[in-house]
Amino acid sequence: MQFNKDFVFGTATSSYQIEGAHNEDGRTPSIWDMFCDIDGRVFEKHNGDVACDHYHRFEEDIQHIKKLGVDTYRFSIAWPRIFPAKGEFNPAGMAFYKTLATRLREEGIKPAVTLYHWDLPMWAHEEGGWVNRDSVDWFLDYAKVCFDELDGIVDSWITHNEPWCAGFLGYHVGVHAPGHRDMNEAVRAVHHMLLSHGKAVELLKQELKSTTPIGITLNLSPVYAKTDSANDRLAQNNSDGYSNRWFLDPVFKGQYPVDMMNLFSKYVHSYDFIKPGDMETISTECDFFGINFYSRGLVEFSAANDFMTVAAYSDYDKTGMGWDIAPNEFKDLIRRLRNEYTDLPIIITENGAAYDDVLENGEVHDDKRIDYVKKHLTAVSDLNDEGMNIAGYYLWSLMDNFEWSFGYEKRFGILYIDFETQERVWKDSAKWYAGVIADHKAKHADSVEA
Ligand code: IFM
Repeated sequence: MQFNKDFVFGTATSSYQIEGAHNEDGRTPSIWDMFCDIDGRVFEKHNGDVACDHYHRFEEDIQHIKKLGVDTYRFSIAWPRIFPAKGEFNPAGMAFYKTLATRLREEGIKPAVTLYHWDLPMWAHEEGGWVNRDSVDWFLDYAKVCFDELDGIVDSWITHNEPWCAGFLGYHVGVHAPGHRDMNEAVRAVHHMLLSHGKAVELLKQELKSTTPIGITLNLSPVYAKTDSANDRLAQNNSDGYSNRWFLDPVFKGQYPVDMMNLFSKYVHSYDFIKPGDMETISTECDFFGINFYSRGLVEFSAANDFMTVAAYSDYDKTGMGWDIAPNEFKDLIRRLRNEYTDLPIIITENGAAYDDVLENGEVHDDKRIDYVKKHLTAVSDLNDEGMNIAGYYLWSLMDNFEWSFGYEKRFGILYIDFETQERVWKDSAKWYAGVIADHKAKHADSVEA
């Protein structure tokens, strides 16, 4: 695999998954604090109260990031630290991110900052959360403060991380906070997230005249039909509509897919929450497109399911999450995006794998993770040879962390965290990734001299 000189290597985390310090410096609870507290929602009732204690150990973590040699580090801001109550800005919460971004830059690491990685303040949830259209204004107030305070020290902005998870897993399937099971709510929540994305982009670019690149990150999963039958292809179409097109079409085409609007209309009695001008705002041009890629979907027809689709048996090798390892399908996905959706530079804002890592004599031999990442980085390299313009890659995750409803049971990190002692241990994958980056830099240093 090879990458051009400007290709950026990074690694990523998010606030609730690593920070801890849940009640310090004015932070108030988010929907995830609430969700973790409900019996049966999160593995063994784990929560983010302490997590990786990154809030107190960020200096040590920056040294690990520096040693990896990455160009950029992606993290998210905890909204309840910035606005612990409605309309109340908390400078102490902002100070943490100012210090973090400043220290990263001093060490030569570019901060890539996500505004929303799922930790909605409880005060916002109590007023209806994302289902309430006012959430767009609350988000804009929050985005404005972040832009005002941090824009000079942030190298790129991501408005939302994976609105499919926050919207559909949170308000339809109910396995993420706030744990609702209501499709009517879910489509409204997603609409308001996407609208707040578009408005934040307009705010940064048009009002604040900033040139800092900004984009959105979608989690996309190419879906395949089990057989070529008309029924299985219908299942594939619906599943693709639910997972991918419901987000891609508004962001890039300024419209929701009509077939899915019809399918959802059993639950969504009216689309009157879509106001004039909304779709233009949602499809406001960004500077890059962020994609989180982990796996593919394989589906077949099911009459027992409202959307007529159900996961089919797949014999692919799987990660510790039970997700198919599918680098070729990743290539299909990128080619499709280029054909049907966008010419924007693509950044892989997350890719990685969970495995059942074992710490033995201070070492973690996570060969399977290395293999997974190698396959996907090779795919990125191949795709760029085809001219697909993938500008960067962030490995998820810098460290083992709170994996949402799976708690600390699933480990995605390239640094192993001992959650008793908070010791950080480099897994073999971290050493390998650092080597890939060092080779890349050496190669391009040589080519400059030559
Ligand atoms: O841990 C998550 C992350 O928060 C969002 N993308 C997927 C990761 C792995 O499940």
